Amino acid sequence: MSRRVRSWDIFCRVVDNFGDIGVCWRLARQLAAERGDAVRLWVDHVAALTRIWPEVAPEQDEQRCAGVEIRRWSEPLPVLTPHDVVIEAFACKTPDAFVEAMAVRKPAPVWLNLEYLSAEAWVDGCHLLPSPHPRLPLTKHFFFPGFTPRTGGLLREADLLTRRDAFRRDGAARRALWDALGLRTPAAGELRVSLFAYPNAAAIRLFSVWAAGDRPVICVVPEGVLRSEIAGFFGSCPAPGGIAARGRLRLAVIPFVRQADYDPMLWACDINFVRGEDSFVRAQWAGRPLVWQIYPQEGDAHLPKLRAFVDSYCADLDGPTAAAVRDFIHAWNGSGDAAAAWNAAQAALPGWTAAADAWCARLAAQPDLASALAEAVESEALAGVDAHRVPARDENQL
Ligand code: TRH
Repeated sequence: MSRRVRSWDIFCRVVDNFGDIGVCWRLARQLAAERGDAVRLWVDHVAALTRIWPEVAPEQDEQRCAGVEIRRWSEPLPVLTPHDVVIEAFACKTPDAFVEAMAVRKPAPVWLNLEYLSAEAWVDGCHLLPSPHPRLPLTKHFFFPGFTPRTGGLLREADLLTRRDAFRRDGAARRALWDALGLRTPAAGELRVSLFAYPNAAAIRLFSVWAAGDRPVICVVPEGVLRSEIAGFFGSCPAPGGIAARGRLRLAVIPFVRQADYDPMLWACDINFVRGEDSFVRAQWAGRPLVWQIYPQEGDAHLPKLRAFVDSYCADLDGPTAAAVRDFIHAWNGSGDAAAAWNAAQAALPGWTAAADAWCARLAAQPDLASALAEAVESEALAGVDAHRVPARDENQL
């Protein structure tokens, strides 16, 4: 028997930057907008959400925005009845008092840990695995985003690709975007680049190659990103709205935009440099070449994850194009010389662009993450308590 789920609690701890809240906020908005469900988002650092959604008031403990109830996650939590589904994002650990309240709710909520995105093969086998609570009659399940049909898929709003295609057909909308950024519409043949990255010494080498190259480049960089690299190359970093130029390169520092306005920027560019998790996914939906800078982890733990994505992303490319794309992305992540790898990458752009479009179409043929999530929580397998999985009481394990 399945049941209709109507309400969600999402817990988000902001580790750093904008990815944790970026993913949770996008999911919360989609569940509220597309299903009409009640969504309560608990976030410990509300100001991080304000950065990507300026209507959110950072000082308020409780507010509604974009159809979502936003609560500051601070201890002790107010005593509230948990919703039908409780999601802890990225193993942020649901507060103990809330877990106790979940255990007495009838029916018990479906409880999920929404994991980080990875293209590694093991993800297929771990998606939806149960993890019984050691003491309470609750089972948490792992929900893995991913690239294959055996994972939970990627966040994608129902109308995203239609909006993207309409934007691409609409010259006035594209001109309005460049206008709003205070930039002239790029000329035909000018390479349009969006550049969102972590500090990266390779950027300075790349700026040199672009400045000295034979193709004009307009590179837009969100404020606060690569400041010292930009200053290192140009002598100083422009304020938001400012432009620096050398040789064939024009670099514009643009204001950080609200999350929903980031997509058109990606759609308007020929190649998008992205990072972390959420911008990385958005660049895939842009259907244009993307260069991912993975979030670096201690002991290079991120490298297998990077390799897994690059291998899969390049699998259907012809040999020379695959080599060019692979080398450039790895060089951008510190293994190799990005400046040297750029020439081959630039030459590969036509094939890479066609492949990026096909990659996007293939992913779009799979259910999006919010739909996969809804299907999973409404299926019998995950609905509420699974009495057979409740282990013997063991107080020491909690
Ligand atoms: O900001 P990120 O680097 O985030 C993260 C965190 O560091 C996190 O701890 C880590 O675990 C994770 O990466 C892997 O990158 P990400 O994920 O791309 O998030 C950026 C968010 O900011 C995304 O939702 C898009 C949004 N954004 C805007 O709203 N406006 C903008 O102008 C830009 C450039 C981005």
